[in-house]
Amino acid sequence: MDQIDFKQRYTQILKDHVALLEKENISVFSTNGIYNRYENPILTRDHIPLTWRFDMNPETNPFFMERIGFNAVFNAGAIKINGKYILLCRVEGNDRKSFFAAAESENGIDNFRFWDRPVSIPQTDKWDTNVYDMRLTQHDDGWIYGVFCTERKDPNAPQGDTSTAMAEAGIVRTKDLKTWERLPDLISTTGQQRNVVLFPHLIDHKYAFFTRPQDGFIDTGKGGGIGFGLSDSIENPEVKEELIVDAKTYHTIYEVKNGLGPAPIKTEQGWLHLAHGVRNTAAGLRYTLYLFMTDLKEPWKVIYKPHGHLIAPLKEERVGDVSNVVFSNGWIKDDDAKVYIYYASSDTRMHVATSSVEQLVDYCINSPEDKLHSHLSVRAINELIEKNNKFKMKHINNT
Ligand code: M1P
Repeated sequence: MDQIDFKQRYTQILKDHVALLEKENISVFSTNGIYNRYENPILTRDHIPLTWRFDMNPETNPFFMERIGFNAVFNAGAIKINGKYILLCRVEGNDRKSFFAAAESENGIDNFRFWDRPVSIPQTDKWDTNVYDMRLTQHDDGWIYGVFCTERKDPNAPQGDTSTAMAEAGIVRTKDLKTWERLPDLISTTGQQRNVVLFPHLIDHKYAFFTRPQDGFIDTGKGGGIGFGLSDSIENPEVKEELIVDAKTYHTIYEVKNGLGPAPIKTEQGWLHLAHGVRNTAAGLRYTLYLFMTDLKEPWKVIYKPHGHLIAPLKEERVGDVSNVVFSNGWIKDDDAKVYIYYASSDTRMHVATSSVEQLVDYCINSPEDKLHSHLSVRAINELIEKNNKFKMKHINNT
């Protein structure tokens, strides 16, 4: 048998790890002009600190083998604090359990490094089996809230059914992303919940949530789309009534289901929302990201909604644990109104795309809506061609 050299393996693995963490990320030219993708993913399972993975003691780990394996880093909440871009990632172990871990970068596009330890989320009386997809909201009340999906076995699952689960919205709050206070899970009357997002302001002195009612764990069933509801308190959160803000709709990119991404960004023209839409294909579900805007005073009323997706899985993004998926629950609006869109591909890795408030608002206001019929899509194309022809004639006449 070949002699395994602990030191040699350690040195090689450390060198590769440091090289990965220090890798520069370069923006890719954008043909659509709406946002820029970047050459490399910003976080993968290989970014996970070696101290979480290896026993560093040659006495107890003579082969320098991984003791704890990790499968994926994806679906991160995002926030900028003290000049640092921080992602609160969904990290999934080889044991399938997800948890949260913060990683930070100086510039928001590369050199993300995980903090020393993953987040320890306090438990309620009903332990979480699995937790994921935290949305961070810097609320007017001074707290940073994290709303996430807590998954537990369905207590009503028939005997022998070991997969039927229940999804609910868990809530934590913090001031520093290090110490977390757990609040009770959100109560709602419309069944299960995933993709719940806390709005940053009170409305009528109440806490406001975007929701995604669903009557099954995977199928939303009668749950009609992205919802909205108010809760009298955050310490005993309960949404008694949900109205549908953005309905799932036949033959759209959000035909099967949709869900809000991060907390919306306030702009002069309205609230900017990023969401995911899910459609069915012969190859399974396809998740893409889309934008829409709602009214500043009544954030449950959609005012602009361009047709189709903003970001769809591209090239390597298309393949992973759950292929043909892009998903986002984090973005950061910088002081100069640059927007960092953090998205995951195929439930496997994290990416960034950059844009600006001005570009995203322009996109929302000036792109045609989905008119839900092919001939109306053709009409929109012809309108653009005619506009361009008129512009060309005017230009020729003026020269
Ligand atoms: O696998 C794709 C996504 O599926 C779920 O999202 P949704 O509830 O909208 O279908 C979530 O499990 C999400 O984490 C995952 O990325």
